[in-house]
Amino acid sequence: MDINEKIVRAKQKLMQRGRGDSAREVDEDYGDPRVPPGQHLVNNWPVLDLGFKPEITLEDWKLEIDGQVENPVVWNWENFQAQPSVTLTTDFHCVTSWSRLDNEWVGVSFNHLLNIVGPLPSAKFVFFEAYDEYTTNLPLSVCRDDDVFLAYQWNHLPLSREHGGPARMIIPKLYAWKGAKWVKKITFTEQDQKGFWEVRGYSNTALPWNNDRYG
Ligand SMILES: Nc1nc2c(c(=O)[nH]1)N[C@H]1C(S)=C(S)[C@@H](COP(=O)(O)O)O[C@H]1N2
Ligand SMILES: [Mo]
Repeated sequence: MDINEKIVRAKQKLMQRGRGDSAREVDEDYGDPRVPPGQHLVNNWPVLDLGFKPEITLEDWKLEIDGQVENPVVWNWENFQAQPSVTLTTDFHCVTSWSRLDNEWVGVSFNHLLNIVGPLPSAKFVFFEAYDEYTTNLPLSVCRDDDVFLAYQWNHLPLSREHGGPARMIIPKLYAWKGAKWVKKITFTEQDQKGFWEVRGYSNTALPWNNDRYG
């Protein structure tokens, strides 16, 4: 296991004591209507992971999509790049309290992916697995939003390895931990299954505008 347990424990401890950056005075008005409560703006783009950044070459990269769907697929990089692309500019809110506005992404929309695989009526949740063993989960209804996508370009550059390249999930309306970097497998399920941070006490809904961080 390549996960750095020290990083995980440190993050958990902060959370349990209610003293994470996230506990910073949430009533403080940052003065920017685009910055959710308890968040502050950064101009750089911090890197967060479990102490390990998997390296996946484009030759080796595969994305498997299965579970409660009519047409399970396995995309290699060429198949993935052959899908229609979308360009979106979105804000990025990390639960550790920083927000980065106006990121320009190119990627494949989740709604397109849904059209390809055809979720069955029994599919109610989506479980994401990554190449670093990270996992996270979402209700399918949340994934149907127009701004949910698999990103492979950021600000006109290929998405870097440290930020989850070759491809990662982006769900702009939720805290960034809901977006799996280095995404490897997407499974449609009947039952919700909590992911890495969700089982460690993070919110299952993760709504920045509700300051919905833990529990
Ligand atoms: N595969 C994977 N995805 C992940 C994580 C991770 O550790 N592994 N961390 C999550 C968390 S907690 C955050 S805040 C964002 C950070 O993305 P960034 O490093 O590009 O800023 O990625 C999310 N996706
Ligand atoms: Mo995070």
